[in-house]
Amino acid sequence: MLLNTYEPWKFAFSAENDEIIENSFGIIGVPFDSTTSYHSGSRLGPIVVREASFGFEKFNTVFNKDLTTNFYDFGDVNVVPGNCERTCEIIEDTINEILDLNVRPIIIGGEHSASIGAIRALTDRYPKLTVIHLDAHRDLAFTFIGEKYSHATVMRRAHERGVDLVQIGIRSSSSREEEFVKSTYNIQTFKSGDVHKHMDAIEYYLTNIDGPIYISIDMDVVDPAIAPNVGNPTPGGLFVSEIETILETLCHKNIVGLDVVETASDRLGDNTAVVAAKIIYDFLTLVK
Ligand SMILES: [Mn+2]
Repeated sequence: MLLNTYEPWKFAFSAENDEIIENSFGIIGVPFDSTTSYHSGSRLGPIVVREASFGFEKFNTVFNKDLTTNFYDFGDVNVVPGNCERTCEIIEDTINEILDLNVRPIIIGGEHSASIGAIRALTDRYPKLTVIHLDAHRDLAFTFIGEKYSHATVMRRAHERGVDLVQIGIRSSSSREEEFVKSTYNIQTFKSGDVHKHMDAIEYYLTNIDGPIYISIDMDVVDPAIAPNVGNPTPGGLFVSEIETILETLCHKNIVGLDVVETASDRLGDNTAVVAAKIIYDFLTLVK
């Protein structure tokens, strides 16, 4: 059993895990940041995001709705510092355990590489999976500094699993990544400027997606004026209200999992951790 290895806090409003109800949600933390290339510290994300979650009320005023979704906090996975591939295998095993309980996973990162563990487990069960990827970056490099498993390659590994990819908030990529996107048919891009100017078109696109959806949110999709403590802060990002609109649209769909990654806050009460906690809190309020 890989769960409950380390549990400094449980996310606010989570249920006791002694009796697991099916069709609920299960949170795991991934305190891993070994492939970070710029601002390190996302290993602390699971702790600070959980702590920040206690700042919210059960009634969500933005959506005029109580948080009534049943969910558990299973603690953190046993990561292997310095070994991304092994850590991703452990995440995959843990996500499979959660899925076997008929519980849908929510990952608190940790660096973005964690997502591939969840996506591997989910594509085994849902061959036609769509990944909605909110990020400043495409994360589509084939290798990064010679490494296949990295925060910068995670969506390339996901694409190799046959997922349809919808990238939202993009404002930084390499020419190689752009060429790769052009050479494929199943990667849709909405740059951060599209979010600011054409949200109605994005809502329309998301509403018309068929089948199971996994949502992966790199906290650097948010503007660094609002959420600066991330691995690779990038100016010109999304506002919190835009994330709310995207979540509200997606939560009418068949959502099979969520991750919120790259929170690299180094102190309690930090605004990046508060925004990450709010995204999970909003998702849990909205999801069906
Ligand atoms: Mn990113």
